[in-house]
Amino acid sequence: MPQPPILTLLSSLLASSARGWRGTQVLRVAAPPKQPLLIHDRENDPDCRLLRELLTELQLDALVRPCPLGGRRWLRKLPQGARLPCLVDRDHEVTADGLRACLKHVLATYAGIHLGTGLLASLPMRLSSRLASAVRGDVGLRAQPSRAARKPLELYSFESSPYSRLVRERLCELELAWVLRSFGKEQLADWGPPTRRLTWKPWSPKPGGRRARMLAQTGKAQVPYLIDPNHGVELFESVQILQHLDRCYAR
Ligand SMILES: N[C@@H](CCC(=O)N[C@@H](CS)C(=O)NCC(=O)O)C(=O)O
Repeated sequence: MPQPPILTLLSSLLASSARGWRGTQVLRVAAPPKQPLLIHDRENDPDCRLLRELLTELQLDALVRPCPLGGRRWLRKLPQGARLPCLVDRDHEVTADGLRACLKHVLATYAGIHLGTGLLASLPMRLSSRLASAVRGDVGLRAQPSRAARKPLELYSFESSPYSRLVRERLCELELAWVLRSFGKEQLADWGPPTRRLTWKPWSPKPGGRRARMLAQTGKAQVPYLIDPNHGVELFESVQILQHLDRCYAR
């Protein structure tokens, strides 16, 4: 199976390392809202990353509207004057914009933590997220000419996943709305690539978890996993996913 270029993969690994691999492990499974969260997001934006890490850690899904620099498709739907990240929680009739407001709402509503944002928006967090963005440079930051998709795509991903990041960056550049299916690690044995997990015993998914469900449905538990309802396609490999996105949506 073709792999992404080694330097691309290395810098994606470095970006996750700069963030101490936050956004990998599910820390608490939040009760999901009835209507999915909606976020206006820019993949390589340091503040947006900190919100997405929390979504992984609470195993929360969201409809993502990418707003790259120079993009118009979703930026113009952003409430007037709102900053990124911007989160709309229709169940609670809340629109939060800017990192602190978004973190505060998600922590209070989905983790039962009412102490503000704690360390999550502190200077070390923001600086290390800036470093992670710097490592990826311009990728996932600026809009590129694209064709709109009729229905949102669906991506299984966890924030620190070096392979999933490459797909999220492309979705952002192409301004394609997508549903995030949060796929953070559910147990220690899930760490590592699908072929070399952190366990001596034969790997088995956490019963009742998302990996167990994916394994039963597809025969694999791996991300990135993209479902494109517009083309009736389901893909696992990052390189194939990128080729599909370019073929179908890049101009
Ligand atoms: N060849 C695959 C590699 C994908 C991969 O190694 N994914 C890791 C996460 S970055 C994974 O699924 N690990 C197992 C797990 O999370 O359960 C690709 O290019 O997409």
